[in-house]
Amino acid sequence: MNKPIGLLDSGVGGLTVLKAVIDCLPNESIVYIGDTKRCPYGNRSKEEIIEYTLELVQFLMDQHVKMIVIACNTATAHTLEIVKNKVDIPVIGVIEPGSEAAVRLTKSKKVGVLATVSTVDSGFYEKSILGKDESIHVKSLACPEFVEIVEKNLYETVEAKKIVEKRLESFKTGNMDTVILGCTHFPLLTPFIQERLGIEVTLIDSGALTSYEVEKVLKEFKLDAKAPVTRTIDIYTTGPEKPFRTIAQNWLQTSELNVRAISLERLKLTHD
Ligand code: I24
Ligand code: DGL
Repeated sequence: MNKPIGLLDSGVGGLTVLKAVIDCLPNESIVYIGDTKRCPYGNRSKEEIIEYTLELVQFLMDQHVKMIVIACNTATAHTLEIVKNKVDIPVIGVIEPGSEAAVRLTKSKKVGVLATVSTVDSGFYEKSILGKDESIHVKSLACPEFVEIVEKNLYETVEAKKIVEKRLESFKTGNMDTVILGCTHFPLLTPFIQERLGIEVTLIDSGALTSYEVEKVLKEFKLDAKAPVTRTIDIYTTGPEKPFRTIAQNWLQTSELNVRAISLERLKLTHD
C-alpha cells in the first residue's frame, strides 16, 4: 500500500528516528510533524502532552497515513495507549522497541534508562521492561540539561562533556550493563555518555530498533509499499520552517525532503 507512514514528535529530535526509518525503508513515503512551537514536551504535564499529541495525531490522520509512529519518548510514555484506542491503524511508540532490546541484551539484569523528567515520572519504561521480565532491575534518571545542550548545538563541546559527567556521576551502580537512551536527543551525546559509563555498557538507541518494528508491523498488516515507487518525505513544523529545514537537511543528508510550516491555528482547525 502506497500511503505514507506518519511520524510525530515534539520538535526536531524525532529526526533521529526519521533517519533510521528513511534508511531502513527506502520505498516508504513519510509524513513527519514536529511540534517545534511547543517543544520541549519533556518538562510538561501529562495533560498538556496528551492534548498536543492528539492534535498531531489528527493532523497525520488527515494526511491519510497508514500507520503512526510516536517518535518522541515523552509523548509515547503518556499517550501510546490513548492513541492506540483512538485510531484504527497500527500505532507504535519508541519505548517498546528499546525496552525489548534491553531485556534481550542484559546479562546482569540491571538496566538503566536516561530520559526527560516527564518520561521518567510516567514510569512507562519500568512498566514496559518489567512487563517482559519482572526479574530485571531498572534504574531511571532524568537528564533535562541534555536536551538543552543538544538544542543549543553544543553537543560536541567540553561543556556538554561536563554536563554529561556531572549528571551521570553516581548513576551507574553495580553491574548495570545496558542503558537505554530514552530520549530522541541523547544519541547525539553518545560519545560522552559511553565514555562516562564505560565501554562495557551497551547503549540502546531506540531509533534503529523502532525502524525495524515499523518494517515488521507493515509486513504483518500487509501495508508495505510496493516497489518500484518514488517515495515522498513531507515534513511539517509548527515553528518557523527555515531553521527546521536546515537541521533536517543537515541531519538527513537527502534531497528528498519537503519542509513546510503549519501554524498551530491550522493544526487545531483540522480537529473539526
Ligand atoms: N539540534 C536540535 N535542535 C536545535 C540542533 C538545533 N540547532 C542546532 N542543532 N534547535 O535538536 C532547536 C530549536 N529549533 C529547532 C528548529 O526550529 C526552530 C527551533 C537535535 C536534532 C537532532 C536531529 C544541531 C544539529 C543540527 C543538525 C543536525 C543535528 C543537530 F544543526 F544536532
Ligand atoms: N522528543 C523528546 C523525547 O524524546 C525530547 C524533547 C522534548 O522534551 O520535547 O522525550
